[in-house]
Amino acid sequence: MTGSLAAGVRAGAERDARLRRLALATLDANWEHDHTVPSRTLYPHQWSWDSAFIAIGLAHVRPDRAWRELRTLFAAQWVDGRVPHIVFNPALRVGAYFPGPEFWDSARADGAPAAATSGIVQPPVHAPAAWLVHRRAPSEASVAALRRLYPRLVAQQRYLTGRRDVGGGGLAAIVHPWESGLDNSPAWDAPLAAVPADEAVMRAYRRHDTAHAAATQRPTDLDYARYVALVDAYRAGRYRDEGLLGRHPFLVECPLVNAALGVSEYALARIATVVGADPGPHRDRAARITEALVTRLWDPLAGTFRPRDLRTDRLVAARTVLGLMPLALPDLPEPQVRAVLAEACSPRFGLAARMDRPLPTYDRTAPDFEPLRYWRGPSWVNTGWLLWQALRTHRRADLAAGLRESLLDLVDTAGCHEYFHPDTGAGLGSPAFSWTAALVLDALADG
Ligand code: 2M8
Repeated sequence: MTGSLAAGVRAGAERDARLRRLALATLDANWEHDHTVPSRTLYPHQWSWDSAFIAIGLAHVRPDRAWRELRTLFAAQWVDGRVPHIVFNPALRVGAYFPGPEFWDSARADGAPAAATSGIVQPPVHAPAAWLVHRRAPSEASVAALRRLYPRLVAQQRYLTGRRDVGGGGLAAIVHPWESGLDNSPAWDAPLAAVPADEAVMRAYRRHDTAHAAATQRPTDLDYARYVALVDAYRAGRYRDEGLLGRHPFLVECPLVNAALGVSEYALARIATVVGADPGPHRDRAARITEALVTRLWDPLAGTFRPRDLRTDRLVAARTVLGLMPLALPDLPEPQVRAVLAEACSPRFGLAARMDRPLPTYDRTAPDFEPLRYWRGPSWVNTGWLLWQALRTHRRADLAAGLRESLLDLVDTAGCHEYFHPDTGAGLGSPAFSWTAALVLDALADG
């Protein structure tokens, strides 16, 4: 090895060790008796898809805690199978987060658990997370944990493909942008515009987020007025899903939620073989979801996936990172794989074997691209990690390596931030964010 090569290898190893220490310290600091908070300041309760990502990272360093994280979340599963997007910590003061447990009022809904929760869901990334946790640290305890979780994961899928198949085409609909996890993504602008709301209603509430993060980096008051109106509407029907099409003002089929639904069936097939269940039906369902995604959300002219607004039965025009997510499906047909890769590698998203800027969450070339505002441009580690996994599934080692390096360098330079400026890489939002730390640990383990 030449001197400069050896120095490069040493610098790489030092960076990785530094990142590992930072990530572990971040996760340890955010651990809260039986779960991990996404952030001590901005998000002091337990969030559904955060816990899945967190478990994936914890598997490398604290496998017991990884299972505990998932167990706590699924203990709050509703009778109909929905896994709530927030499980509230009863020890926190009223006003620790908006909207809090009093706003959601889950106790009055049929089939809600004893713990106070929200009434909506988030992308179902939990079955793949459980599978990864087991694969990272297989043991008798991990098999027992899979056995306990399996029926709950199946119930979660049944809820989404059953009651939430509002469009009748084999995909799950979301009833709130929060269900996508990408709250204020431009993907939701058009469907949200149809939700009647007045930002003046926000005078009646106290937003908690803007006390901890710059308002320029968060959704607007008008966004929040609509978020509140949608919760009001869903809660008024006690979070029941019957007849949603006739009465609920926001119903959209999201490419990320449905890609996760399909990937979950593949993960459940694997889990089934470990716990002695039949993997066949899961594989069949995975194939059906993949087919439905292509039939309902593929836009052949744009060469990407787009959300379908069920109220207008039209595809949403904005090109966001959500459109790349179906690449995670291993049996996605070749023409779609090729086109999504081309979209990802276009100047809109800039994926490359050597990336000069991090992956944004929205088309960089769009006139309304906002580099600071949350899901309207900034880079997020979870969407990067999901695409990284998808690239590995489709054996694009070159692109996967480029994306991984970009993610690790971003966090090494700025810290475990919630999101990052997509040009400068500066840290934005919460400075000690759990899924950033967790997914860095996972990426580090798989060079
Ligand atoms: C963000 O969403 C919450 C509402 O659920 C919020 O803005 O208060 C999103 O980034 C979401 O994806 C994430 O799960 C949550 C907690 O990290 O924060």
